[in-house]
Amino acid sequence: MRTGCVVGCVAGATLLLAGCGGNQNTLDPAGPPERRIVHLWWWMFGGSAIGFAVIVGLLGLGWMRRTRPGLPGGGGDRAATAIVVVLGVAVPIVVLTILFVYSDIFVLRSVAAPRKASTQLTVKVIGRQWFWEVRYPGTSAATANEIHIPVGARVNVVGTSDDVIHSFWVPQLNRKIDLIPGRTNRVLLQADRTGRFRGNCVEFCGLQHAHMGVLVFAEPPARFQAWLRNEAKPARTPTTALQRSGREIFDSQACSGCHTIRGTSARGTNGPDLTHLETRQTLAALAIPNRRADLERWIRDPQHVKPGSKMPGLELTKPELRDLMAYLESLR
Ligand code: HEC
Ligand SMILES: [Cu+2]
Repeated sequence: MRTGCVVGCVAGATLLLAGCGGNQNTLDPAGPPERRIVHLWWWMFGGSAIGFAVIVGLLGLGWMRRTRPGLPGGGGDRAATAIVVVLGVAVPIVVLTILFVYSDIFVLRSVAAPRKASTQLTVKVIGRQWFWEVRYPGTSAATANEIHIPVGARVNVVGTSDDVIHSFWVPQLNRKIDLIPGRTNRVLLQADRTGRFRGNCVEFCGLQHAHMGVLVFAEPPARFQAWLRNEAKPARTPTTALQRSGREIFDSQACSGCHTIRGTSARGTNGPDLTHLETRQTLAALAIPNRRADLERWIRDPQHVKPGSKMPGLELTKPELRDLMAYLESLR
């Protein structure tokens, strides 16, 4: 029993520490907006730590001298009043004023919704139960859960929701915004180094809220452009017999009623756009990696992988599944 406890505690602490070092660390900024937030955070943390130390110190002093009347350095009631006025009124007024000006003028302005003219790219993000629809206005690109942006660029993310309230937050890049049905909110994404930054839905939105992850890939501009050009194209035409058969199964089964594959007759909108499925690293809002075995597991029984998700398990035969897999894997 006791060893179980110890093991549990150690495991818990390790998990906690791993969480701190993971790539959803708000204190490990990867771009200018988040860096400003982190500076503000450290100033507030440092300031409140000093304030706390002073208060605890004074309490300690009072307790040690509890049997002696008067102030430590002598001085009467007027000195006591002066201490209260300076530490209790003047110092807080000065500190809070500085903090107000600093946070309002220097931090809030730079992390607030960006003016469109100040950004180089707009990305539309629509929260859905339980994935993120991602569009690049001005192109026909549509994808899910994985947002690509050019490194260095100021990106205007325009967010809304199709069902309930979700909240979009990539902790290393900026603050969070709520995604509200019938409204749009905006946030600036700007990364100053290349990398893969994870975020999550941070407004409880139902059963699979915790499995509503999002990835932002900050890439060199040329690589980003190549990605976007490919993403905007219609799907590749099947080249093998298996792939052709898979496409027919996709169209004749319920799949096409829920998913769009651009350039084919599949135009459903309940689920993610699958036109370039194979360019994604993850499936089902980061619930599983996009590997052959996992993709197959997902299609065979989505409710097992992500219970409650809006994709039903369809009773496919073995050959149907094989052909479908061949087709899905050709969607690059
Ligand atoms: C009733 C609507 C519906 C039907 C029918 C349906 N799907 Fe889905 N599908 C969804 C939804 C919704 C999701 C997103 C699930 C999530 O992430 O929570 C999804 C996710 C997926 C994904 C993962 C995509 C990604 O980028 O994460 C694949 C692949 C997929 N479906 C393939 C299929 C195939 C193949 C069929 C037919 C055998 C099918 N779906 C039938 C609604 C449907
Ligand atoms: Cu959500």
